[in-house]
Amino acid sequence: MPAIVLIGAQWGDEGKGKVTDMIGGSVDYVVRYSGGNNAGHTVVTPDGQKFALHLMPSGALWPNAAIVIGNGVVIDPKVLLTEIDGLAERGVDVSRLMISGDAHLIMPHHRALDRVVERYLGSSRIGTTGRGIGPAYGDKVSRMGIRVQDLLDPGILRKKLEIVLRERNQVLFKVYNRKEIDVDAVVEEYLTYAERMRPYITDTRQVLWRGLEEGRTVLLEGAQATMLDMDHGTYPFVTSSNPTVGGACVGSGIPPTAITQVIGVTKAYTTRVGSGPFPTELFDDNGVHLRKVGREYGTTTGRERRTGWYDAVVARYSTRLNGITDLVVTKLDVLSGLEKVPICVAYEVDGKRTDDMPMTQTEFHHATPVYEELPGWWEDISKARTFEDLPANARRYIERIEELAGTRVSIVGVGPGRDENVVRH
Ligand code: 2SA
Ligand code: GDP
Ligand code: MG
Repeated sequence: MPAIVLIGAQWGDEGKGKVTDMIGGSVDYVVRYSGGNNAGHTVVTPDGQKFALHLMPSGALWPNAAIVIGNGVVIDPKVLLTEIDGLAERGVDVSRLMISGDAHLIMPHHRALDRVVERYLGSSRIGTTGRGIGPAYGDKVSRMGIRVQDLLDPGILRKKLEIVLRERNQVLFKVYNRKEIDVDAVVEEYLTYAERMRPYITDTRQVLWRGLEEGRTVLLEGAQATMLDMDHGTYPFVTSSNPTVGGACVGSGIPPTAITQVIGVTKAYTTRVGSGPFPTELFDDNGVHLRKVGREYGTTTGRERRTGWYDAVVARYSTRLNGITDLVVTKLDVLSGLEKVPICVAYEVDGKRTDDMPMTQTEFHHATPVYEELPGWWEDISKARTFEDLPANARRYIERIEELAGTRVSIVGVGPGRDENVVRH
């Protein structure tokens, strides 16, 4: 019973959507297990069509796989329905979608709170996507959340909303000087979503267990990434879920013993969007080169992404944390034309060298990278399809990434298209 987990090994936007889409043709289920419409996963199909997916699993563009939104996801129903309609208009069969009744809903008060709390934090803000993700997971943990299944019981929906909105309106919104939210209006709005979502709602864990028992293949598609994980990332500059491999089990109901492969997706350099420490960040022309050539702008918000060199300390941390069996290195093509390509192999923290992630965030904030400089290459590598097609220096770069991470690099991305890859294993 093979379950494959695909995770981001850095701070997100590694190209998970593209890799999920690459594999999507050979699996039976593609499952989102964490995050919500903060995610932006870009897929470019062989006919040149570009899709930006936010809640729908990236495997949706293949006709064969069932697509599942698991219990660990937070769903903004309006966004989901808009995405469903948009895909249907472009000829995608959305009838294969299944949504867990246990997934939590993003409500209007979550979106409002996300924005006011960021404003309140000022220069200490997280730099969230403003989609209500943190407050929705916050309500889930404090047992005030509203779930997809509550849409099927209008009495319960109203009761739960009354409880949570009484507290929000009378306490938090007063503190933040924000207009109250009216229960009736929200119930009315969400019941219209309920009608449209009803056909998709099911006990997805039962579906997945049955599939695994029948020998079918399940791909668990990560959103965000290891360094944005609430427990293992750069807290508090993280998202409010667990994008790492453990989150795949929790957020789908699949047992860890079903997992046979963990694919870690990493860029050949690093990007981050939002606040927080980023040791290899570049503020010079090289950083601009990576942003311009790599088109590093948020898929959901359009924000400029911060850019920096490849960080092998982060990659090794991710590999060990997630048990990565295969690394996919994307966007190697973006590095073409640079004279030297540095790799961060260790950090210096308070005058001492460390090969591992420092224990505290304070140390990580002060970490400066120790670089190993590798020679660059000038050739356009976008047509390379085998490892031997790559220039010697590009091969050397990949081999060094492999050595430092302690796991094999199975695929190297040389362009955004589904077929623009060097496949090694
Ligand atoms: P949130 O909204 O509560 O999850 O934000 C918390 C932090 O998590 C980061 N985050 C992301 N980082 C990279 N990519 C993401 N998705 C979009 C994309 C982002 C965009 O694909 O480009 O369009 O801006 C994503 N989602 C959340 C976020 O920046 C905060 O640091
Ligand atoms: P995700 O959130 O991890 O799915 O990544 P995003 O879609 O937010 O950002 C990755 C961007 O890189 C998208 O625009 C992809 O089309 C693009 N991309 C993915 N792989 C490659 C690659 O190998 N080369 C190039 N040039 N672009 C790539
Ligand atoms: Mg993205």
